[in-house]
Amino acid sequence: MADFDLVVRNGRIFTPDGLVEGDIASTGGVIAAIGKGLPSGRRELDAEGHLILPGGIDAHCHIDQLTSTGARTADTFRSASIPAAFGGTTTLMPFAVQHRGTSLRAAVEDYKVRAAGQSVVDYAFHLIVTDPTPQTLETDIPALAAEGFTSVKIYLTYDALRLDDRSALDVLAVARREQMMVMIHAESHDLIAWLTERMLGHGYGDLKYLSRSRPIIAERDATHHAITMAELIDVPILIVHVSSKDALEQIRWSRTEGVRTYAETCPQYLVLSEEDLDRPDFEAAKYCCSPPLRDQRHQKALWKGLADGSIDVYSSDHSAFFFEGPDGKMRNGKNAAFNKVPYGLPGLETRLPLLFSEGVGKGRLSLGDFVRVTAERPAELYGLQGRKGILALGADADIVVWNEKKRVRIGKDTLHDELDYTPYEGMQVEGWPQTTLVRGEIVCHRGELFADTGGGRLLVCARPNAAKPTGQPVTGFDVTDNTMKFR
Ligand code: DUC
Ligand code: ZN
Ligand code: ZN
Repeated sequence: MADFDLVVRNGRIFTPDGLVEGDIASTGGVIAAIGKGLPSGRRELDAEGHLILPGGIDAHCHIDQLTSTGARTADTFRSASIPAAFGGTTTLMPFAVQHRGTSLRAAVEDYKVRAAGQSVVDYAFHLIVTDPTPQTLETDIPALAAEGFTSVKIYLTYDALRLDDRSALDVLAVARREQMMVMIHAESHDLIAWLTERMLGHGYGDLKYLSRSRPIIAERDATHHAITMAELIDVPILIVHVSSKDALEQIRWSRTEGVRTYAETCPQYLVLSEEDLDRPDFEAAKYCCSPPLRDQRHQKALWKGLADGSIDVYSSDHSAFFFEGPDGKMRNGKNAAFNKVPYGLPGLETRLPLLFSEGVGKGRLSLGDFVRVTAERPAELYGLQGRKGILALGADADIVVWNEKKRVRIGKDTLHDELDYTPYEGMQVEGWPQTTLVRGEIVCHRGELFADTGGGRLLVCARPNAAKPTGQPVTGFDVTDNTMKFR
């Protein structure tokens, strides 16, 4: 009789104590042993000297989501989770979106149904709050937090999603009380709206002007403002999709002031640039996202931020639209202005290989940096610590065997999604996942899909340690139990 359900042999295993040469075994879906010459498993895989890393956590992606402009993103939980798994991601964290006038609870129940039995990897939902009614704040958010939905996201921009300051502060105060992480999309709405109106009025509607319509100072300004609100309430915040040096500098500064500000960036801000918005024939639409793409100076600053720990999390912000078709990038015609194109880039499968190749492969990041931003920190900041994002005894056996030397030319036809383009077409990378295991089950191996059914589970997230009150509100003002207390 075999000792373990599965043994992966002869790898270089990334553990919290560093790289260990040998085998890793799982039983009952969790890691049961790491060491040399482990006894037999019911199934065995030979990793032939390859790297064995914790499965990636994609902590920011939009899946099967109805956007505020009425377009639905392109994929289902099945068609999204399969490429994610091929790209080495074993946990997806998309959003359950409350649209104004609807209930947050109903949104969560709807997304649960959409995902059930569909996803081949595990998943959890962040809550997007756009309508902080008393029902949302006092009933739905506390109940959902108790059920394991322990992060909320708010927007400071987009007409249909954004919260004004008073509403944002209401959400932050509830998040503090419920010990939740607050993700913030930080771009200054009125500044962008004012500028956009004038740009369009003067004939500057071409897609190549998108970056100028959502300038870096608008991101810097809103990031600073988000920090101010977090400081007032004394709640941790995570600024999503940081695209610029200037926003990152605000985040670094806030930490020196004692504000618990965390940061995320995404592949598009590291390897693509605003020059991609110059592509002809509406190809630029494939590169329209917000915040928009920046230039090499900002890319460099973001790489540095990933290496020095200023950026905690690296996510895809996958928000996929077909290029063609009624819900696609061209839904408003081939002459649509920059503010009429659905924003977002696909990137579930390419996320980790791009960071591995451009980061670890080119010496910008250590292997430890790679694991920290793709697995360890997202687990810590979103209440999955000890279960996900780590190769340690008792953790879920979410294991990825990497072929570090595999060279891949990224192309629409080599990826496993159902889209009609990839923004990374033609890019060469070195290093690609060879085997992806979720809770000890083989999901894909050497280019083949083994998970026919959606065995991915909805995760119950803990209240993140990072969201525990410090007991020392920076402003001296404490709203923990809804009573005011000045020090
Ligand atoms: N920006 C967002 O805020 N969300 C999805 C896609 C995008 O570009
Ligand atoms: Zn956003
Ligand atoms: Zn997003």
